[in-house]
Amino acid sequence: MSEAVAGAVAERFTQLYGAEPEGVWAAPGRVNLIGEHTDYNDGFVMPFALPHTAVAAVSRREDGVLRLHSADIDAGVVELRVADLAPESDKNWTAYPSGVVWALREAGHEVTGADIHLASTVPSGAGLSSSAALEVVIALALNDLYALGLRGWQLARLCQRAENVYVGAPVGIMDQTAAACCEAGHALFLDTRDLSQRQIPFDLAAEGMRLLVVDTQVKHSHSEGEYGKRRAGCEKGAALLGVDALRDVPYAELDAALERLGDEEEVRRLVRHVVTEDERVERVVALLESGDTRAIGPVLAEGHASLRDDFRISCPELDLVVDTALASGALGARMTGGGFGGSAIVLTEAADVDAVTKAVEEAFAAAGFTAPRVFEAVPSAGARRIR
Ligand code: GAF
Repeated sequence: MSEAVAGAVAERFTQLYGAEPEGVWAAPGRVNLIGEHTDYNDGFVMPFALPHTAVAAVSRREDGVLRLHSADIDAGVVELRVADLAPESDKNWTAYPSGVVWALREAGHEVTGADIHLASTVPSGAGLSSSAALEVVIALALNDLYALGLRGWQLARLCQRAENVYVGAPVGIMDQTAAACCEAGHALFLDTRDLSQRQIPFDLAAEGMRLLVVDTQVKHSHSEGEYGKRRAGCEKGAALLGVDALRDVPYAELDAALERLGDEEEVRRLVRHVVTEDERVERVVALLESGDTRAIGPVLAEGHASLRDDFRISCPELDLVVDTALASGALGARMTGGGFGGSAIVLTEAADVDAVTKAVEEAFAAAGFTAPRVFEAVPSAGARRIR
């Protein structure tokens, strides 16, 4: 994060509000290497942070006023009163930062207002967690300015509450924890039951590999219902099996569990995805820790097949990325994030990056799809103060 970015965001803040900000903070978007739709089943995930960040210049106020401005939205300063913030009262971008103020206050933290200017480079609607980046950057800024003393995982919990209750999207805890807790050069192995974490070194460049993100440009939204339906189906599965969460179904007992679900065909598919996906995360962690990085490729591809066939949240564009990448020599590929559009990741030898990228671009053109946006993802830093 260059000083130039912090300086530009601070300067715009000063123009808008007539005084310099007290500080500038950044929080990243993420890709998830493996562990999809496991976070609301108390399972395992393994995201890493992108270099793309939401940046916020912020100052405290003591008069109960919250002023919000975004460089990315063509609108002026929005002025709200912190005492009036109420769940699901706001359907605009401002629901993310103001939801965090609401969640902090509701948890008993005295936040008496703020002036905020935001600018983000995390692509929105691309499954790269632009919303969590917005939430976490505000939570961290207010945590610092109001000296709340909250740790990264606590900020993540508050941001998830903001998104679940204030915004109204029933998401899990992965994205907020990734934005708050990831470290450069590492993937974050997170147990979403107790938020215990392990930083796993993940330096593909040193091993002659690359991880590409392919944004299909197909927009997705979590509040549109399908995400919530999958979550409800998983909860039904756990209830039918008599466990707190699907995380509690051991992989070795999956067949017996599926048998007990009888003719609940849809629930059986959801359960099979979640239980096998938790096992895939553990396999990827073991492979990375034993230095066998190339061997994670087929596990990523298995994960995609499970999301496509069992969880049923892929789309033709995501499938085309994965099929084309694998056919043109990639080591592994899968959709990443919530699904129904958004992005795929492709693990490839460094020497094959151009050939794989070209193959995907040509396949999209031949299918008549909008050209995808392809970029390399380097595991980057989590949320931090940059000025
Ligand atoms: C979205 C959600 F926000 C996450 O909580 C997670 O469930 C993910 O979809 C799927 O793994 O990003």
